[in-house]
Amino acid sequence: METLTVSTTPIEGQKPGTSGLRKQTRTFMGPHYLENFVQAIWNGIGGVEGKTLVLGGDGRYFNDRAAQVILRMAAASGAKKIIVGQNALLSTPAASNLIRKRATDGGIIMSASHNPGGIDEDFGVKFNTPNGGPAPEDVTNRIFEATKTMSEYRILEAQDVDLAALGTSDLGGMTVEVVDPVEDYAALMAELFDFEAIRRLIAGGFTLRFDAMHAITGPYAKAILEGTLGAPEGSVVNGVPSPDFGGGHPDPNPIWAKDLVDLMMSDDAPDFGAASDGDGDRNMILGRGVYVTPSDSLAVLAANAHLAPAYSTGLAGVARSMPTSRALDRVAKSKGLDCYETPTGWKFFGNLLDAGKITLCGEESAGTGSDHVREKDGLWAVLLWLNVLAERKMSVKEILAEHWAQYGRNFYSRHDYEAVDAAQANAMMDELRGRLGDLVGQSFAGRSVISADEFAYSDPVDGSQSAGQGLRIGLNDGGRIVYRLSGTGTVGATLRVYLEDLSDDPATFDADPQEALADVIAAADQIAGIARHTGRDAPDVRT
Ligand code: G16
Repeated sequence: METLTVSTTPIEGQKPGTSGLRKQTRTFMGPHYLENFVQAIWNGIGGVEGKTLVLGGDGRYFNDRAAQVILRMAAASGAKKIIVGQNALLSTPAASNLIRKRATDGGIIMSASHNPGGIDEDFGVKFNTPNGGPAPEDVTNRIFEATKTMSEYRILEAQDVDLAALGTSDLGGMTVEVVDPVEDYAALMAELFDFEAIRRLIAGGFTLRFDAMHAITGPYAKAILEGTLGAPEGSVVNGVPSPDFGGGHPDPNPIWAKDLVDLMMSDDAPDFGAASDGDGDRNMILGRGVYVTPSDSLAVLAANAHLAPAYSTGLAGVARSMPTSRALDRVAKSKGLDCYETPTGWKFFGNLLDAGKITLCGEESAGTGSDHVREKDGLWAVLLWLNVLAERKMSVKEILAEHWAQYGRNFYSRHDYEAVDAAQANAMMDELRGRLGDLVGQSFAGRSVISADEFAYSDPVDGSQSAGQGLRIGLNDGGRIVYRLSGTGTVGATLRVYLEDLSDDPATFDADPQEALADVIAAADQIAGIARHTGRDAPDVRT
């Protein structure tokens, strides 16, 4: 086997976004594109010589080919060992768990998460650090800097490694260990939750449906929900991962998981419904006749987590990303817990979790997790809900109603304007940024502005600073609007507008959020001139 040193030149735009580098698949398949970025990761982390890494992905188109390239490049640069999921598959939380459990030097996750897969869709690569979490900004900045000066990469000339067979093999002096992707993760879940209680709940006639959306959680959900916990076969649907996710959009929200939502709103609804995304870190929770917003789910879990064995002694603290609704803050206040507000991106929770300042955290973008790994975890959230339901002996709807009665309701919705012209989106943000100082005291759609700023974060653990994390407008009576440009899209710009309003009046609790938020929505357009700048008169997605 020969090691080749291939001459290359820097490729523009290899800047990791909210979560790794995400681009269209054909871009990743272009000459030197993947190789340049992988070499930049090696250079950015000080080389891989003698190191052990985890490797796996969500099984999307190009996952298998990319894995072989990454293995050959790791071997060429002297890595000691790569632990890889069978067939190069690992859910993102399972990868995080393996990195931690095997005390490796980090890992590479191949995924574009909830973005569709296929040759004409998206692919992605991200590096996770030894704590199991997505690389923080100082590391991704070093990787990006390395892409700008790339002149050569090293790759072994070798046959493909057989990733279908479990066990170890040698690749140019590097050990490749192929592991069952599900086993270690399933063992971790059994440690965290009262599986006996969940098993009894299900044996007692409690029904559920889990929609794996043709993505990576299929094998995990089948093994745990049907295999271990006794849910009848067929409770997990769309459970076989496919490279194009069955032609769908593996994003667990009411738009893309419409079949599940329709079922849960019908007369035939099971007691509980859930879905996860392409790489298994997001979740959507539903009860019979009710959809639980991610922000509410986070708050309910924070209020009830002590019912699961792993959290029975209470939570150290909690955190949410800034645009996530402040329902969590109300729970934290009542329980006397510290509540942190971080920028969008799971990587910002890492330091707080490592330092033991928080146990539980989450985001409006369907992500919830805890200190058990350093990624958000879709199936974990489902199991925590099931554990809570088993203990509370109430329906999801009843739990939600009781939660609102105790804490009040934070009406919440996110409006996405997708594939907007990037120049128009930036012009809108720039204009609004320039006017922030004048907005306080003005009224829009009957609501007055009481605060206006651009969110910047100072990490309480290492003091690192992150500026420009979203424009925030506070309205009277607890209303709030946040404007951000997504860092995960691959075409043009995606404008996200996060809308929130508070109510402590039980008579309003059953209102439709879009109606309850009507004046905040109108104010959001008036304040930023969304229609004027983008030419769009309605969002593409409302979550
Ligand atoms: C990633 C990040 C999340 C973030 C989400 C959306 O999730 O890990 O923290 O909330 O993207 O980010 P943006 O608003 O910038 O598009 P995932 O599931 O895509 O890895």
